[in-house]
Amino acid sequence: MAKLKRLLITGAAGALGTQARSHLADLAEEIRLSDMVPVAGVNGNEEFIQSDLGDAAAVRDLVDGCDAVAHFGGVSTEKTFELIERGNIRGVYNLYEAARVTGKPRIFFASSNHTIGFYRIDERLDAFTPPMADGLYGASKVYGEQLALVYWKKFGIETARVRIGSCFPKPRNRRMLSTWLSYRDLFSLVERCFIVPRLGCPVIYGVSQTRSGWWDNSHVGYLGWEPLDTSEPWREELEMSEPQGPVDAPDALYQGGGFTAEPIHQE
Ligand code: NAI
Ligand code: 15L
Repeated sequence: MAKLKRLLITGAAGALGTQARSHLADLAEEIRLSDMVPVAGVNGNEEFIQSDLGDAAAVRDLVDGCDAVAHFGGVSTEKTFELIERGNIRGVYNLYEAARVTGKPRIFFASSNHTIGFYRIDERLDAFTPPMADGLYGASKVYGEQLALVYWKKFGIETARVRIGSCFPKPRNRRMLSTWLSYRDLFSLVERCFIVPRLGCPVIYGVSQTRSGWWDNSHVGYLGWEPLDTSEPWREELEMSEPQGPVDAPDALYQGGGFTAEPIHQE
């Protein structure tokens, strides 16, 4: 497999960015890391540039010279509009403008299941189901997905718009039995998205194998991505340790779970 020349990993100090560093180390000759806060150490083929996604000039310099971007940077939970605007609205605009005026790198955009969080748990979704965000954070990811599509249609910039479920070392609660994505499955997806000859701009659900089957990825068979892990080994433990909540609890109603009950944060 031919290596990428230079891969930019944004959000490199965060949970998934940190994992990306070890899982994707061999994917590119050079790895450029960025975050608004420092990362822990810099390894052999890595460089680190500290910058804020809200700073257009800084983002342009970051993207310049990269043939691929794994975009994990930005606000990752429900927060104030000001923070979300900087990281996920202006930040994503800055990323795509930088991509347009530099080498049009291929982008892996870490979107979220909170773009569709207000669908009920008995509904089955695919890539063409309209978004139904469950808060400001989810709405900002819908914006990012749409901006990616604009830059694909107008400028041919390819993006994997990946609605990540719950990517943690293991599922943390009953809901995650339906949403869990293992690190191994996430990074095999990132790899597939960067190595397939033609990516386009698909919406992909980032989830390992799951019995509940909320999300249908059948339209992206051409990626050759096969999730290998499943949340099932944790089912018994989670169902025993976590009592079934009330029938009108957010987790019992909506795919986005507790995010659907979050307030509009003012500080
Ligand atoms: P995280 O919160 O641990 O990492 C995000 C990183 O982005 C942080 O290091 C933070 O400093 C940086 N960041 C935030 N605002 C920034 C700004 N304005 N400029 C520069 N850097 C900024 O989140 P995590 O879990 O690593 O998630 C990575 C991405 O994946 C996020 O975009 C998140 O929305 C998405 N995602 C993650 C899921 C998960 O289960 N971990 C599920 C769905 C989506
Ligand atoms: C997300 O979008 C968040 O970034 C992550 O922290 C989890 O809360 C995840 O969704 C989830 O829905 O479990």
